[in-house]
Amino acid sequence: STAELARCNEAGAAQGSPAVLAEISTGLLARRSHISPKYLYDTLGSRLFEAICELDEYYPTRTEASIFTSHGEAIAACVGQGGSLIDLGAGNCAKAASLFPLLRPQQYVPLDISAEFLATAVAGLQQRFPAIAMTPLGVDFSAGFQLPEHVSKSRRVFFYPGSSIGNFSPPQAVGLLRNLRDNLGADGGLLIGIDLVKQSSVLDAAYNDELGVTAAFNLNLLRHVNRLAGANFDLRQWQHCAYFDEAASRIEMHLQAQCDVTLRWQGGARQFARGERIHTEDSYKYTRGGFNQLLASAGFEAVQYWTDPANWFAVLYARA
Ligand code: AVI
Repeated sequence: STAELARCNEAGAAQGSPAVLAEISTGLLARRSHISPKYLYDTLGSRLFEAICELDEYYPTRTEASIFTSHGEAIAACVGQGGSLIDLGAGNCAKAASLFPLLRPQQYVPLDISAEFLATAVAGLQQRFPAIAMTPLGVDFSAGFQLPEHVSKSRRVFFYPGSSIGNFSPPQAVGLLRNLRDNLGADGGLLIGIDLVKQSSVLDAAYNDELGVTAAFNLNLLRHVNRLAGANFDLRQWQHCAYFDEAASRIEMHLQAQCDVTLRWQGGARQFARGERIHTEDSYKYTRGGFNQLLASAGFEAVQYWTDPANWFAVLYARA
């Protein structure tokens, strides 16, 4: 189950479920080896991602925050107040918490694959906002999800900030958006942040920071897979590699073997030649028109749009 998957994502978990093992194994054995980016987020990975958001080079977090600061009232006027705020990939919940004064939700439902990290964040938040009913859910919502019965069916606002939608391929993104649209209920909507296409030097720097935090974030995935699949990755043999592919309009993140490697894991093995890569993440960058098309094919209409002066990032509110 997704809850089981979330538990397996935590630092203490010795092993993944059979489904997790099968997924990791299939990816490693593929002609172009890959591991799902969801395995970037064990507890340490979630903390490393928090650190990435503080980096000078990583502009999305602060640019999105500046859009909420500059356009907060217009956004609140458009989204409305009350109802339930359903936070997809909530992490430390800081982004949603900064909107509580504007959106005044009655219920807050944060979802995240990193269940333990989420539970700690919500415990602190509930003390700061005792009037808001909070129900954290440790789930991999990309695999489809059902909200608990007590989440009111009217005025559901799905909140999906940070351009996390960019970590799905466009067809997967449409599937996820359709799923959200089907769960909107009456008078609901989707408040979403997307990263926009820009100069590739800015994009490349954001995923190759000087401090090496993004490299640590990427490499930490191997530690996590060692635990989940009983693999024998030696992190010193692998190097972070990230670049913007203009034709595909996405950052690709890989781990590259620095020498010949014999990798073993529970029930499998594979040789990697020096220079061979494991693909660990894509981060799609959109144009306004391109993302509108995605929303339209998922059944969303009436899109409101706010951006920063340099047009680096956008916040959208879409209704069915
Ligand atoms: C979570 N997600 C939107 C981040 C991104 O920019 O694609 C994950 C990340 N990967 C490397 N740096 C940040």
